[in-house]
Amino acid sequence: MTTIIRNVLLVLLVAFIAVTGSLPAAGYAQESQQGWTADADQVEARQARERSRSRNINYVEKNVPDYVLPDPLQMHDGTKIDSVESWQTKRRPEILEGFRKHVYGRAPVGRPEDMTFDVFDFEPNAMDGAATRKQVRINFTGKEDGLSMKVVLFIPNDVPKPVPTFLLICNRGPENIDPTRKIKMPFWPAERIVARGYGIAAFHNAEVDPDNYDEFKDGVHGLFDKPVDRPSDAWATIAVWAWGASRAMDYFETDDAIDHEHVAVVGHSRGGKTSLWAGAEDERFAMVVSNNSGCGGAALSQRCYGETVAQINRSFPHWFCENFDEYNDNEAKLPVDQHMLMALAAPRLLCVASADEDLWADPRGEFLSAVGAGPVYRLFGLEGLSTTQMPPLDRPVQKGNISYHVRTGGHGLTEYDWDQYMNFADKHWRK
Ligand code: GTR
Repeated sequence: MTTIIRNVLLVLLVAFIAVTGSLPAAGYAQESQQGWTADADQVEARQARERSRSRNINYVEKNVPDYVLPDPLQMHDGTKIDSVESWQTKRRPEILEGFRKHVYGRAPVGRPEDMTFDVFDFEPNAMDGAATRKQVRINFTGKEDGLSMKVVLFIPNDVPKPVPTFLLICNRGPENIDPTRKIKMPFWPAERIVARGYGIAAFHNAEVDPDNYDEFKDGVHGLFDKPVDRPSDAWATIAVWAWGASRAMDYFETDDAIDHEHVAVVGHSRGGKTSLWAGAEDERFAMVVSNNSGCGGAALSQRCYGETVAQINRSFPHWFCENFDEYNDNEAKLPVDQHMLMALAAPRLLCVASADEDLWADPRGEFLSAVGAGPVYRLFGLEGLSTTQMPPLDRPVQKGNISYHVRTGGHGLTEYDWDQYMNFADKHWRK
């Protein structure tokens, strides 16, 4: 008898979740008490390693300093923002300017006037007939021997066009985005994405700007920057990669097979910092996806948990503008924090994802940042993230316009992560 009652309750619960997409309130409250926390052994092991290296890196939650986040809805002069109009015309530009000036640097050029697109590969029968492959060379100067980047693109064949499309900013080796598909990596599971009816594209970040410090001479810097007297807010490498994503978008706007009003920009780790900045600078991206982006990406700088501003500037002096150095061990002075970067995505779709073992990227800081964008989504009459409590492992929260999940495993972009991004896109783009 009790088994019958339990089964009936179970069926009712499953039906409730199926209809509402969420757990009933009481159930959720219970779940959220068991929300994600960092594994204690891992914390201990990492902290011991940092101590032995004499590095000032914290993994212990109770040692996170007290901090006050800037209010995304209050101007520097104290004015409160209470309408979409004043957000769009006043506060959004102010925040964008804050990130340009203090964090990523200012892009000196938008779309280059002479830029051309050369579709040098067209294969209608790719992936055993499931997709059409195109490769496009984007010539930034319009000259064939000038600097260019390649975009590889698969469009599913058996679906009505134009198709919503995911664009990956690939920060790993080019084999991850192999156009021939002889090499298939979970980092860019193109077949899986095509099977769900989405277009899938990618470009390799190093083609736009190599990922090394050379005083900003190579890549797009060499093409457009002033060779001397580089301002302290001149764009650095993350901003150049983000600019590259916008150039891919310029091409998408010319391709009838792509629904350019439904393009998601996706990045992992340094690529995730880049996708967030691309989405902030370029509102044509309808969805912004940050996968394990950590410091300088989704994680709140002021928490100083895992990688810090000082640490990232030391290891990667070419990622951020020179002004960002002023905030080394001085995060509280930053006029912006990363929840405001999330807010710049509003009212568009935003996905933030963490990984259980990726403490370097501060999963909780990534989650709190997504929560912190909430007031701006609400100003648009939308729900941002539908909870303020971290969900348990592998339990994506996708009810509002911000999606968040923390997955089992370590730093990486996996098929599981992609599935969540596609589920979220299905929910909003295939109503
Ligand atoms: C790490 C860096 C992180 C992250 C990562 C990656 O070394 O400290 O900020 O971006 O690289 O891109 O994989």
